[in-house]
Amino acid sequence: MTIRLRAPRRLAAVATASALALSLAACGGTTKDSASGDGDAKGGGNATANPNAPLKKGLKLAFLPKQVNNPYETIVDNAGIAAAKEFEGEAKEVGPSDASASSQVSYINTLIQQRHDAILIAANDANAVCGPLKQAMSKNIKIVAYDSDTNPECRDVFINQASSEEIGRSEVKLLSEQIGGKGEIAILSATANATNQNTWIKFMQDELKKPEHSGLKLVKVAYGDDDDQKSFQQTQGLLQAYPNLKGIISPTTVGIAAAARYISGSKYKGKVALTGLGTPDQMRKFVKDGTVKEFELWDPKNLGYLASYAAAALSSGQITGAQGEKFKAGKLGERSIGANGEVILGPPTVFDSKNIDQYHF
Ligand code: RAM
Repeated sequence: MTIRLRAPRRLAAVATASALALSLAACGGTTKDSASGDGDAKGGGNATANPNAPLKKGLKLAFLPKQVNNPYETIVDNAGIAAAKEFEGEAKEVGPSDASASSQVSYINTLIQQRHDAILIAANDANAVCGPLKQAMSKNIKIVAYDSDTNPECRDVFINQASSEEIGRSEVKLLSEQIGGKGEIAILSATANATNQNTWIKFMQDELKKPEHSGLKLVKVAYGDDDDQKSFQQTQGLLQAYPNLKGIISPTTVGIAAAARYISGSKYKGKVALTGLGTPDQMRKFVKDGTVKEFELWDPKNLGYLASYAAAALSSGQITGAQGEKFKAGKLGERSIGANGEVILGPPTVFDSKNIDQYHF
């Protein structure tokens, strides 16, 4: 198997971006760095982790994705629901059909009334869902953010798919390699308030400041709202408005698939490069027809699986969400909680025509 991990670049990037990472964390509000400091926010009053506590049986978990009709979110949540069976829990998925924060709020309120043990949320807007999630925490419902974070004080842990810094920087590097380091580029994102995309874009912008990328000019960040049709139209709009555009980064599986579909049927095919985050199943035909050379993603199944085990560990008192705590995540092994209550799944994989047929998700 040809899995290209980008570890060396990742290491090199860490030192240079620590200042940015700090400023991003500061924007997020209160930080979580000790078990005792978390006690009040959670309302449960009992903030002591017992790493040897057995996982409780019959736990009720609910996944609240950004939107239900997004193939990526479906893979993540189905894997999380299947994982819950391993520890004899019950899990379900509920959520809006568009990636809007206001509709997520009403789902949170319903889940509180239904007294779930844990709510797992991919936040459409860090601030909009924060108050209702705090309400849930005050009723001892554990909150796991996954995929897209809320503010640290509004959840117990955040299961991050990969290092945000690595995702952002590697997207710029991938595109730069494809267009020879020169020309106008654009970003086609998800919604304007999506925490995950916005964090990645900040790292992309920081990466673009490096001398080796001085030939690249970011002309526009467009938003397709993780809606297939809107993403398709935004791609068309970008290409018309910027006739010299050389490449697009779309850090969303919905966006990159729609952009690839537009480009593959247009005069821009083979002329404008496209990279970003996509599922191999959605992108296969665009890699095979030459529209896309390389793109990346982590395994969404593992993200849902890890989130489910984190929810169970929290609900069983094995962890509280404090930095340094550890828990066992079934087949993924032991995982530890880092700064700001963040657990990182692992590095992304880069897909191209040589390896894409080995991946089926
Ligand atoms: C879309 C969503 C999701 C993101 C992936 C990469 O499916 O925006 O939040 O993580 O793309």
